[in-house]
Amino acid sequence: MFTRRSFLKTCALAGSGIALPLHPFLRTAHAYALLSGAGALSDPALQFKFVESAPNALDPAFLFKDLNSNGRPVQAPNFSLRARETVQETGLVDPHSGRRLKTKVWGYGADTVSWPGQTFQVMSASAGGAAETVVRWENELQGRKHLLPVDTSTHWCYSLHGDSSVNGVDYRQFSIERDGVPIITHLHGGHSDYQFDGNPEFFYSPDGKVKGPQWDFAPDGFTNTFRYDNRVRAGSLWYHDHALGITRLNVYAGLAGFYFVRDEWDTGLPRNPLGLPAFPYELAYAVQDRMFTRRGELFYPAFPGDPFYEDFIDGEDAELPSELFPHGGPTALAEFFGDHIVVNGKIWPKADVEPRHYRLRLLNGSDSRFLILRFRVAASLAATDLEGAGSPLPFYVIGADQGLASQANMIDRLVFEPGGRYDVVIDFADLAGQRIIMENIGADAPFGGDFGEPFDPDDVFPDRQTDRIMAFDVTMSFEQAVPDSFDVHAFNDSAGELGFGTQVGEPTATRKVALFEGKDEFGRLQPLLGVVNADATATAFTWFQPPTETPALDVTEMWEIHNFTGDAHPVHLHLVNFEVVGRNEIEFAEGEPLSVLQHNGALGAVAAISDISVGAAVSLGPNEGYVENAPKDVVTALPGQVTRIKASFDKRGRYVWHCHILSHEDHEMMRVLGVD
Ligand SMILES: [Cu+2]
Repeated sequence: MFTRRSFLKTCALAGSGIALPLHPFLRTAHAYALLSGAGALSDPALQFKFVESAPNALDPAFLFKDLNSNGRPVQAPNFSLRARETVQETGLVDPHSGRRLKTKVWGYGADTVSWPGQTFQVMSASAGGAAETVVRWENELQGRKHLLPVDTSTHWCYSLHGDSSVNGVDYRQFSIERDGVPIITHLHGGHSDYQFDGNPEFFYSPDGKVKGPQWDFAPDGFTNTFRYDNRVRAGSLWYHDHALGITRLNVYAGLAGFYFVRDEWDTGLPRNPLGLPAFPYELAYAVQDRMFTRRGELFYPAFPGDPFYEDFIDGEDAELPSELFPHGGPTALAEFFGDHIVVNGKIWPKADVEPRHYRLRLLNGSDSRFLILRFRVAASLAATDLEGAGSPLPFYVIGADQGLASQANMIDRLVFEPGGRYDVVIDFADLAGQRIIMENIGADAPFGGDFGEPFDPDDVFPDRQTDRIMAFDVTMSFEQAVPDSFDVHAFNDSAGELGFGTQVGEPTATRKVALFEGKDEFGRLQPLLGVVNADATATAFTWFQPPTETPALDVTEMWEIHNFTGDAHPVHLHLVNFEVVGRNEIEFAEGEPLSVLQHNGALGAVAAISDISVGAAVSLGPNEGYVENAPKDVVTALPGQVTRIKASFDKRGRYVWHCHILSHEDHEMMRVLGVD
């Protein structure tokens, strides 16, 4: 199968001397952007860069508060929050009139809601915090429409029935028009009991009138009051919607925010024992990509003529029957890459900073986009692109998803997978008066593992704007009253003494799982999960099929994730954090298509995989831009490799594991993780 992916891979390997053809995505996207008419898209090149500031998600004004917090980590956290529609300014302007545009979004919040939602900052029980955070999540999305086009042909909340609906309810009787939008909040990185975990089959509609099938099996039945375990180490968690089959849309609409755990070492306060920069020198940013219409509305492709439709529908020879897709849509598309970069809800923002160390808590909250981060000094304080920018600055990565690293990693580029978080320290001390641009050298395309030369995205996308994320202007004077106390040697000493990094024991079982690329019943790309069998073949499953990943309680397992697809997938396990152990190349044979049973009884297909063998070890470390010496809950599984992780499964119940490309998990790249 000579797909767009293999085409891209060929390009990536073609070498820098060859003129590359224009990327098909961009051709479509720009043709569309230049069209006039009701659906015309915002042209990212016409939007301001580095003018507005984005809220710092760790600003005390941006923290959820209970009565005793005062902007400090909350000791006995108890919150009542809602998901609701609102209107926000993203920094978009009408390029002709200069008028600021407003964008309808969905947000989480208490009295007012926002995209991203405000930040939880809680104290670990080890440092005197309460054992649990209690959050009531009210669904107030009772509008008669989703903000974005919903493909009702896929395995989603209101298509469950028969074998796919374990409580016997036919959810096809429900609709967004009548019953509102189903949501379920997942605390990503949380060590939650399963009924509070945000499993997609625990969705609920406004007022809880429609409840996902798994609530019938929860210990105390349905509740919208969730309890989150704070007997964990300091880390960068985040919360986002996880409703079955529409996660990509609910998150795109704005349902995401940070949840930071602090402890006795990483207190978040000035004079913390690790010498880490604290607010206002600690900044938290969620990086996402979006498309907008010229009027400023969120745009998500789903119809003929939309960006990517040609690539993923016509280009894959998919055939969408007109009964289900009256005008060729709305259809789910295999991936999404936005042409506008948004940081904490603002397009291409800037932050004014002092010449000192800053700590950046970064989240890649994009649907499909792998970011490859670099920091470079711009040609001038007014520069809005990287022309004439300096060479990449070194920076430290001191932690990742669920905690601090075993030692700081000094690197100058960072592979940043969707769903992942990194904890970065960067020194602006010698850069007074300059603008530093956070650059992205990842492409607007599925990630195959190559980046930078010879696959220089700027060659392929001469005018793309997604090569820059935000700017730091070192224009503030040094606040003498607050010493700059970060010292990497001291941090490394503490990290060694205190045992930062991963803390997973020796595995007593090995599980071989697999990533596939198949096709659904309409011929659309359908990424799948499955297992590697003892006879060196592999079997793919859709999400409703009986669970195969069922570790025993308190067992530590090695997972060998075999990637038989052409792209990298960021693999996420709920409940646990894991240690990335290593990677090897794999070889395998692809045979004739095998049937894959879909949720509705129809048959999709996936190439038979056989003769799987493991080859040479692959070393991916800080030198290659990978930071994995910290507790992770998302791992980049590269194509043609087996990626090994180990984790301990210490709570019973029905969790999930999935690809964190949201368009993939919504289209079956998710399976139950059932601990018993
Ligand atoms: Cu994926």
